[in-house]
Amino acid sequence: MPSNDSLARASGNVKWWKNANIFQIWPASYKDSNGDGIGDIQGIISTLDYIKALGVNTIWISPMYDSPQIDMGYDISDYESVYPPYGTLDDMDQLIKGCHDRGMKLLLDLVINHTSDQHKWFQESRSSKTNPKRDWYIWRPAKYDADGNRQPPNNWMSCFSECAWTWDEHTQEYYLHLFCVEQPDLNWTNEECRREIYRSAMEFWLEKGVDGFRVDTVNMYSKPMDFPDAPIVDPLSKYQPAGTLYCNGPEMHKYLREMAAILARYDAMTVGELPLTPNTKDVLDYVSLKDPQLSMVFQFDLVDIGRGPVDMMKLTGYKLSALKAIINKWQTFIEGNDGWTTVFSENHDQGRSVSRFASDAPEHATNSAKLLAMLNTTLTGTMFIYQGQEIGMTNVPKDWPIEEYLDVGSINYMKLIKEKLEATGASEEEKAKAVHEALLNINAVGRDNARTPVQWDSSPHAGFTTGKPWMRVNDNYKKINAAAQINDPDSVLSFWKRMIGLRTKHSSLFTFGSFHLLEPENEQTFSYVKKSAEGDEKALVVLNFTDQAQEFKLPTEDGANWSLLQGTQPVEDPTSAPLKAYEGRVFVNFGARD
Ligand code: TEU
Ligand code: CA
Repeated sequence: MPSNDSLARASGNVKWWKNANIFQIWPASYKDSNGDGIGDIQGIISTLDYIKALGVNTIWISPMYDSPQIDMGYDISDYESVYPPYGTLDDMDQLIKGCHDRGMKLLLDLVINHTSDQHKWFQESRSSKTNPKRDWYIWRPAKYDADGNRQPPNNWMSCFSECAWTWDEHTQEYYLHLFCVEQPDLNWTNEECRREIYRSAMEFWLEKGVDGFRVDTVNMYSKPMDFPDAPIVDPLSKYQPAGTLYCNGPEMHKYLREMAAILARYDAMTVGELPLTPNTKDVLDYVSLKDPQLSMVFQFDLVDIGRGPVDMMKLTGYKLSALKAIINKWQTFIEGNDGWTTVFSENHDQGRSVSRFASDAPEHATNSAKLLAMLNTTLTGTMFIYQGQEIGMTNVPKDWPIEEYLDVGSINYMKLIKEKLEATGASEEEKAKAVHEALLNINAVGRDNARTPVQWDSSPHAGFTTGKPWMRVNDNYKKINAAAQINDPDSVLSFWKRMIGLRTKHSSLFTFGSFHLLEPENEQTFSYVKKSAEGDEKALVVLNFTDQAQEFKLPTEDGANWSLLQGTQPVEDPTSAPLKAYEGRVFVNFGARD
């Protein structure tokens, strides 16, 4: 049965964002144009041809709005102006035009669950209980325990390992912040507040010509307004993770329909961040075209794999079969309906994929990066690639001291670990061991890994800046950098270009095809077949996820006549040679078309 997409494509009527391949930029660490050590918009503009040459057609830029930068711009103090070190509104106009002139679209980051505490709305809200904007944020009176001590309204822990409520001396109430203390949550039940969010954060930029938004924490706007306690899952901690209570609240769909009506006027796309939403049915409710809300979402099962359910920084390990099951689930959940899916394995909140899912050992890093490039570019959905991923950047070295980690998430996590050790009266030796383990966890999955400056070349500071970089450059920049790769046909960068080219050329297979997992229990090799909706094109992808050679035999049962489309490493006879360590191959069978 032809899917909706194949019919839509036949009539030339497919939504533009389904064909988008999207490059994410995190401004602070991307490219510095003026030597102050901080990336900026002119730096981005200077590399638009580099991005275009990758073969992507859309750019998403993480927050570049004015902000005190407590959470690297996810704490916005003014939606309608630019953080001065990054540039000006004129620079943004230039960037929008620079993208459009090259046939690329531009997405901004829409962060509207919370603002900065420096935003004028919050400044007014906190000024008095009777201020007209008091109700634009979430204020609650204190509770008192049996001893008469003041306590927050409930036991929720913020996403950054602290109490989710902060006491305001001036007006003698608590305000809610699901993230930093400096990121108060907006009160979405207030209609006037919602209207002003839409105008200031969305329409202001849509009018300037941006093509859509990546939407931060999109399922957290609607909270249970009676604020029940979260179940105690970590008895050592005073506060408890409460995501299952504040994600996907009662009014979520109503708010998103309001936003969708505005976005539709501009044919703008959205990709919403959807943590803690494991059921396909719930995800479909957000992305079905029948009831327009979001174009697509980021579902987090893949990047959360191997992390503790309570302590997300803790490494628990995982099997390849579990990774396959996750990919299979989110590849196939759009079958037989009008939903859409995304493909991503990195962003600014995650460790580098080479280090997490394959191997960053010097002898394997290049092959691993190509292996993962092959995975990403052959999967169905809108594909995202994060700055530095295209050259195979890796996690920071394990021996960096904690002082090099600048992310509030890493810093607060270490603080919490130390507090818990104090509370349990651990010995000095136990403490040292636990702190060391925490550092290794931060090194593996901490957000700092994705935030080191982009490695442009082998000059000092990796060519990111002529000044002093705001964050330490990864020590391996002399080996891993864009300049060394750009003219090398065997580089990771050239491989990504080739694969994105193939993805674009054979979009009916790779972007739109159906996904069929082979050998789900195989713990060494990840194999799958992609089929075009018309059924006349097929691809077979085989990926060796180990550092050992693996036997390989082309499947023959279905009579397909496979020929190699692309491999990650040179091989004599790709149809029978064992797969080398971290090697991948894509075969195709163009059936009736040949
Ligand atoms: O992140 C939200 C967030 O913390 C989760 O979605 C998390 O990434 C997920 O559960 C995967 O493990 C967003 C931004 O991406 C982040 O940089 C900000 O700090 C945060 O919102 C607050 O705006
Ligand atoms: Ca700069």
